Amino acid sequence: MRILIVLCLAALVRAGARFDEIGEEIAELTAEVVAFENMIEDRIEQAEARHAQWHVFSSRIDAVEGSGCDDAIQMQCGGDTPDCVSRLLICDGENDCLNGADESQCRVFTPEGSKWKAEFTWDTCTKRKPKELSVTFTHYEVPEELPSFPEVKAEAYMSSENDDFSYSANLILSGYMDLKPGQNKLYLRPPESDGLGLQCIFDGVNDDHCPG
Ligand SMILES: [Ca+2]
Repeated sequence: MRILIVLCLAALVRAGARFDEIGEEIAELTAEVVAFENMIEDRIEQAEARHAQWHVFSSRIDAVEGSGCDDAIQMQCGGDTPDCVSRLLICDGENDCLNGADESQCRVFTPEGSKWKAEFTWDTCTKRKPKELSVTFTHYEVPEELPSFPEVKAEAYMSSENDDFSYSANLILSGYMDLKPGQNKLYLRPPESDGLGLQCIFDGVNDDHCPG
């Protein structure tokens, strides 16, 4: 009986060591799976970035060569089957392009509460000649019947100071987005009698700035 107990104990010790080995193997396999998942996610992010960049280049080429569509009322899907679809179908939640291009850039480019600062590189036309201009977006609404033209409202703050005069002013702005992949345009109507408004284009990749 005593020998049997000793043998059983020895078997238990061997089994415990084997369980430890299996535990280490599982931990190594788990680490490999996590590393593999991270690698796949990185590849997907790179592919999405390249896809977005491709849309920008494609849009630029279309601007030079023409897209083959009636650009006033249509967009070209691009890719291997460059179909033309109505701009009314952009961002309506349904893939009307075979490659889904019409639904590829439907994020909010000017979310409520976002604040943008302007840098003037050339100004021969504004009557106020502001040195500082910031725009805070206060409203963004997607019309159910016209989802590719979201309505936008904003407040502009501008100021200037020099030897002759100084001022600061707040202006209420309203306008809309014109969504089209690679050429998402923001229009803000002129708030004053000089007829000067704001237009800028988000290319869908470098969306933290907007040439206007
Ligand atoms: Ca669509």
